[in-house]
Amino acid sequence: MAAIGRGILRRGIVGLPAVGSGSAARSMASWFGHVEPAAKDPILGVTEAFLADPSPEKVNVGVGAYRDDNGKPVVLECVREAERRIAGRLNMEYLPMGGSIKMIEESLKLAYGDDSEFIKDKRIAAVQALSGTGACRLFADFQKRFLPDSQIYIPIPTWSNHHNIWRDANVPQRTFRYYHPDTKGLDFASMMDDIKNAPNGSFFLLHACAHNPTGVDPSEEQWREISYQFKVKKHFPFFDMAYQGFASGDPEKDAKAIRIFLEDGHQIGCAQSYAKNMGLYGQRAGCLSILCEDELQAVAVKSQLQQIARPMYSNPPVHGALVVSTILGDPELKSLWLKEVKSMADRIIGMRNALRENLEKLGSPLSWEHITNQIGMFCYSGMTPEQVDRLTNEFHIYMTRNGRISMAGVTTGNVGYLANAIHEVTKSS
Ligand code: PGU
Repeated sequence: MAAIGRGILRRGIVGLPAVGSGSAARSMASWFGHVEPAAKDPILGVTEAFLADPSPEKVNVGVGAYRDDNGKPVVLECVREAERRIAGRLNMEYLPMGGSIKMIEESLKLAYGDDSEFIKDKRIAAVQALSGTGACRLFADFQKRFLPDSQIYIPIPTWSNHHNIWRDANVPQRTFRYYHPDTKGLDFASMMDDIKNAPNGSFFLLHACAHNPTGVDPSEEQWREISYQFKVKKHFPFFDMAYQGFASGDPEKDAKAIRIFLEDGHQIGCAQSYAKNMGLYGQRAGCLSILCEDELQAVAVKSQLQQIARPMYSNPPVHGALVVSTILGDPELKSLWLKEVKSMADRIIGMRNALRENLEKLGSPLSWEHITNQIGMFCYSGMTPEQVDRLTNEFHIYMTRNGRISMAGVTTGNVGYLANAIHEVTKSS
């Protein structure tokens, strides 16, 4: 509002009471007068606190966003080249409600495989989504609309926003065991028990690869057992694939869990995000797909997904989708992308080794083997919320209070400082 406008509101226009000075004004504001500030987001709130800290030493290993070895955000070269090719050549018309057909086609090849029979048979209902979050939310709304009494089983722990997404879609949540704090690895036996004990036909949220926050994935053999048990129980697997390429450095390998389920004849749902693997964070580029029984069903499901999207945001944004389809649709740009994904994954692996070595050199009495055993963007360090608070208050190191370190924010320049601080707050535990 312009300054003049604000002045009039404060002073009051002749004949009307000034805002805040009369009972009419109070009742006008009263319907939301009781609103309290919302709790800070456990992940994005960390970035806010980091930005507000004036210390030159500060380090942000909170949000899962890739940084180069100077701690700077990265725009991939394949993305820059795609933007050069796009620039000035296209109009800004609305995309269809379901988004860019080309981008969806390329996304499906990435998740289901170039030669997927399901793509050929047009059995997959898919829409462009507002990145991974939007894809999960569309799915949750679809689940609620067409199976209103269903629930969702979510791993403990998981990405904090999963809980918000299914809560806001009014889908009741159940949890299943996933991680063992003692071994800092997978609690496979408990996970299988929870899968077996869930009512037949339950919905399960699975991280396709590079589980957030633990960095712990089932092995191929374990995925096969999980898939088998899902078949027995007729459970529905929904894969959140936000890190395809970040686990192994190869997007094809990272789709293995999904491919195993497909081989076993499951119908699946899948959320894809290009935030991390293409560095398109703020462009909100993603895809939701649901494998259906046949083409007819896929057409119906897609039309319903579009109908859910229409009153929320009408149609998805165009720029990120164009970047994705330009890269994946061009063999030369796609191979450049694959190289760049690999180099991001490799830099993170290098930093895992460096952090562990530094801690061991400092003579830490604790085992830090899990730093190099875990994969993907995160290290689930095992630090307590109180230890994390000390890192923040005494060392200006910002991370989520569950002890998760975003390895993507660790650099040659800050790894020594980080290791030293971690050692200080953990050595007497
Ligand atoms: N699914 C998982 C498992 C994620 O970790 C994330 C991002 C998403 C979906 C959603 O990403 P989109 O940007 O919507 O594609 N998690 C990051 C980024 C920050 C956040 O919480 O959104 C993180 O730091 O956990």
